[in-house]
Amino acid sequence: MTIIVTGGAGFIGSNFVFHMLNTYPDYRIVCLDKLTYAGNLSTLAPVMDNPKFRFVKADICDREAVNTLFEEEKPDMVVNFAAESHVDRSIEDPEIFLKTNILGTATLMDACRKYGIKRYHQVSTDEVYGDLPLDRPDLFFTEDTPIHTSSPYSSSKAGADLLVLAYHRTYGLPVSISRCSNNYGPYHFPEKLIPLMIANALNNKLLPVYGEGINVRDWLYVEDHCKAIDLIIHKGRVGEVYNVGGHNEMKNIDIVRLICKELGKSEELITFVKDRKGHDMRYAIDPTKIHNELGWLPETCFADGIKKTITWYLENRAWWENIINGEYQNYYERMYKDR
Ligand code: NAD
Ligand code: TDX
Repeated sequence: MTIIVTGGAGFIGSNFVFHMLNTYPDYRIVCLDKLTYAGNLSTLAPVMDNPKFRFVKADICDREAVNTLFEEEKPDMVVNFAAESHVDRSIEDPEIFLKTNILGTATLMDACRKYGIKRYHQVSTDEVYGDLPLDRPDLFFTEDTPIHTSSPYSSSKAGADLLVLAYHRTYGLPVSISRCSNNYGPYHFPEKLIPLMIANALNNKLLPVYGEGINVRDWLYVEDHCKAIDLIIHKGRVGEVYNVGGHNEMKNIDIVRLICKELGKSEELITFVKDRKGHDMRYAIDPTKIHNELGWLPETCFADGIKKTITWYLENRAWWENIINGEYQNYYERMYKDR
């Protein structure tokens, strides 16, 4: 079995590469990644010498490079994590999101059509469903919830999802899609809420909470997401969408307070800043389908997962300090200076 994992130098993709190499020692895992600002080759250092692993630096939009890789590797499956993934960056500059997330997905699927594939899996997001009101805790996203996006990021992911389903219907491509809620865990890029707050708190910097901090996200430990994708590509039905989430809804402000407590930092570091444009209020996944069909359940509860995550950031300071001391400083300045 040879699997091409795109975006494997990023947060979830790298965790998935580790999970697959550990779980299936006889599988060949080929990581295709452009190494954008979010891709980090040092993350993959532990597996670089593994004979079952290959890293290829390429853009999923580069048809020639993608086709060459398919000719060389003759993959059985493709799992597509490669994407521009940060909502705030999509609000600043949408174009690269449309290119990578939509055209890149089409380029990968064209290669799958040309060379043949057992499964093309698209890693999507709960953000394609838009948001839910805070005063309706009885409502959850199911796979039948209409697509109703808010940001350029979520719109580009929704566009890709529609294209994936169209390639299944039109060309019979054996596809599947997972739509997961917010992940957290090791190797999470420090522009995102949890690692940003951990890094800032450790450096005694202000903790910028958007709006009133009452927006709700449904957090899942990254390893649980990887296990869900593993199940879907092996046992999930072709042409189907599976929602992935563990019923762990939390307000942003409560997450930030918890991080302060765990790190022994004062809540006086918390500062309320200008809200994100079009900010989604609440995400909440109904994971009944993946539970009933594939037996998936999350294994790490938030109390344990956040402790493991904080410990990882404490023990791997060089990994994130290297990032925040580089180009990231310009990003931070741009995004937060006058906020
Ligand atoms: P990330 O930003 O940490 O990593 C993205 C990776 O893709 C990086 O390694 C980057 O170099 C690579 N990449 C970007 N553009 C590329 C291109 N054109 N060609 C090849 N590689 C390219 O993202 P993440 O948080 O790990 O998310 C991975 C996937 O999961 C994304 O598709 C995202 O939409 C989805 N997702 C993320 C979350 C979350 O909470 N992080 C939740 C649900 C779904
Ligand atoms: O500095 C911040 N302050 C703040 O209050 C940042 C970076 C975020 N926030 C808020 C915005 C959101 O309500 O925290 C919440 C989480 O923000 P992000 O970490 O940017 O994640 P989100 O916008 O929810 O999107 C994430 O989950 C779905 C991923 O980045 C997406 O790739 C995924 O599809």
